[in-house]
Amino acid sequence: MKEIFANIPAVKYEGADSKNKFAFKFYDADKVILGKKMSEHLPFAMAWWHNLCANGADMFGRGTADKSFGKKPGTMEHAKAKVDAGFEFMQKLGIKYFCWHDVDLVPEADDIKETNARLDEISDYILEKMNKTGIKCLWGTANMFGNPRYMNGAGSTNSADVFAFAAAQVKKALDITVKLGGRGYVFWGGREGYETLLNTDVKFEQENIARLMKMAVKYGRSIGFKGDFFIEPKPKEPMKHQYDFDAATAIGFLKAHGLEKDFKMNIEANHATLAGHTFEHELRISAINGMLGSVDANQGDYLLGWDTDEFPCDVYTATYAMLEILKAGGLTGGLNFDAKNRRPSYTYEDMFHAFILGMDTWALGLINAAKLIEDGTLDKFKENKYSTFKTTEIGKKILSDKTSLEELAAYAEKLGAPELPSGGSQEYLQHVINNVLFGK
Ligand code: XUL
Ligand code: CO
Repeated sequence: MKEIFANIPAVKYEGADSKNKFAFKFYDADKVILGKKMSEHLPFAMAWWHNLCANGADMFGRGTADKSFGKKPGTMEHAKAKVDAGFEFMQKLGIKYFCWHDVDLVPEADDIKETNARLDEISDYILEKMNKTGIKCLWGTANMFGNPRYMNGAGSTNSADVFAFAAAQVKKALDITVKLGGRGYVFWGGREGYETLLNTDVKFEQENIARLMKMAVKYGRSIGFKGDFFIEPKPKEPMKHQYDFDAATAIGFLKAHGLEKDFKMNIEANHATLAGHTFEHELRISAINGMLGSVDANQGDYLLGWDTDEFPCDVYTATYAMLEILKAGGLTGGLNFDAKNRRPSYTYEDMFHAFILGMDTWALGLINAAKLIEDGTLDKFKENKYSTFKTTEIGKKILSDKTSLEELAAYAEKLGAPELPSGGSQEYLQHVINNVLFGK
């Protein structure tokens, strides 16, 4: 088969001294770090929508990138050319996974039966490629935000017929996820929210979203889906208020509706910052609830403040994120580059540079996080910070739930004023981090 990215070689690790712009400087797939290969710590995935579909069009201008791959957009020939391009791209970069929405894979027809037939055809073709290359599906999802029928939401719609359409799309997307052996299935509720309470019954809408999710779990398990369902929290954009605001909100929702055993979080870096959190905060909240599943690896821009979906280059953030992921014992999902090239970076070469940047950034994050764990200062500091609960009689009583407000009040009265151990030392720890990262 004729190569699509014909002038671009397979990208290999050459080390930081290499001047080859199509080489990894830090991502060395087989290098073992903390007992596991880099490629196992970092299950990178390609997002079908950004990489193979999006052409740089924005609200003010047409696309700049040609993603036709030699075929007429809107046809099944084009859908297949995207598969060819995607697998060549992933193979050249050593990417092991991909993620998709139903409508990324095929052009949506007016009739859902026809769309589903197209999905059957394309998934046969994808499966062939997967078997030949060993590349796997990380997760699938249904796009329940693009079509005008979802203007008032999918699970949260005011129309029972639209709800049925959403259910039909989820059913088919689950069928294809299972067919492709996907590790996960994602719900991102872009239209599951509202603009004004004047016209919105929040309780009704949230209960209906839970109904759709429960049906998805029941159906998914009935067809042999063993992976995780994921909620991908995002506070806003496209809606003003989105119900899955952040990890804490989504986890509360799942627990309120008895869905917490089947669901985990898919945390996207740019969504975290839109919610006013750091990426690592969202990872930590998910992890301490046993719900850290997968990651959409991108970054936003603090000066812009919307979902810019940039390829990650911020090594500190990648370091703190990897620290959370390593401490949580890894991901059940992977690291999906839900990121797009900037509009003027429209060439095939730019597509590769974006992934090389992202993969090297996360490799540095992993290398750094491992150094911090091996150094141990952060862990020791935290252990010491809370030590009065382990070393004093009253602390031990509190931790073992063997005391009461009355007893503690009497204790406090006798004490006068508590001694205050330093709980901060933030600047010292930041200095240690710089030292570990940049010292010898
Ligand atoms: C939107 C977003 C989605 C989800 C999948 O901000 O991140 O692409 O990842 O629907
Ligand atoms: Co995403």
